[in-house]
Amino acid sequence: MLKRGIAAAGAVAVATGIALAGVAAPAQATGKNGVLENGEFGLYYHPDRAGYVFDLFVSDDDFSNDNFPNTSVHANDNTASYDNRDSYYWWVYTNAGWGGSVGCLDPGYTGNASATFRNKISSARFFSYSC
Ligand SMILES: [Ca+2]
Ligand SMILES: [Ca+2]
Repeated sequence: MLKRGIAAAGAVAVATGIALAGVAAPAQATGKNGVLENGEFGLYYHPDRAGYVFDLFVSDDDFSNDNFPNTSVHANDNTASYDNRDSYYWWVYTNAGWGGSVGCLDPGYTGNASATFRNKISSARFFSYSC
């Protein structure tokens, strides 16, 4: 699934060609493979980015049909810290379908979930702006 628009992808290609001539472009991140890569938003099972990571490359409106990758541990209502390695803002919600309380994680943000969100996040999506 493509995340960026055509214009953005073109801009990246041009910039890469100028700044990194001769260097292979990095592979696109793969969401939900259990490895947090650049361009992804990671939700961790434990505080301080410890334990399993639920790595999202694109939005997910319902965590109830997800486990932490390569485990039988449910991702829904089960995350305690964040690492936003995306260039986008990630909005997290305590209910599926973008409902309940909403919180915003800036690009590059890392930290622990507050009491409002700890073990309560059920959906997440990305935007180019904060909430
Ligand atoms: Ca990944
Ligand atoms: Ca899901």
